[in-house]
Amino acid sequence: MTLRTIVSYPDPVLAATAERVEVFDEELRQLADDMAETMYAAPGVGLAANQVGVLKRIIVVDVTDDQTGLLKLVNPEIAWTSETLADHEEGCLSLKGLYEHVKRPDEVIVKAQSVTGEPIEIKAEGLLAVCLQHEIDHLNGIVFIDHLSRLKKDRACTKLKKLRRREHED
Ligand code: GNR
Ligand code: NI
Repeated sequence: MTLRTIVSYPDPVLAATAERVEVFDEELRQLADDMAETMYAAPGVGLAANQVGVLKRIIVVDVTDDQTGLLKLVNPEIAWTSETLADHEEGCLSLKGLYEHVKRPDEVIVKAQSVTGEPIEIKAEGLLAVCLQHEIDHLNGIVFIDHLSRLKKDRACTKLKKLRRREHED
């Protein structure tokens, strides 16, 4: 397994739409394993292929503390969302150090395929539901600050620049 480099916002690959996976081969499984290793090393609770510069519809997610809940999902789609929204503070490995509240449906059903092409269906709530929506957004070229109002997004970008400036100073 190999650690991959995580790209930073506003890299154009984060604004691009990832392509559906049609071939379920060893290269796909290698990529998914590398993504899981990269997510755990970061550390993070999810990672989308765009974030390692690959425009394929693959995400990995694990919201457990003990690395027992790894999901490797290919071609994931949101099949159903609850009417009820929940507010959650989100972060992103491509916008490191920035945390903002985002409102999303609090329950989702996600349909996907495994790395061998088997169908998977997941009903999720709480952090897992947030994370699945955050990762599927990445595959569609959307980052979490895109859900904020223009004013809040501008302020978030300013905050991010300050965080990065500070990081380069010390
Ligand atoms: O590690 C991550 N934490 C997180 C916290 C709240 C909501 C979403 C996330 S996903 C993020 C990892 C990441 O950037 N995935 O794309
Ligand atoms: Ni992210």
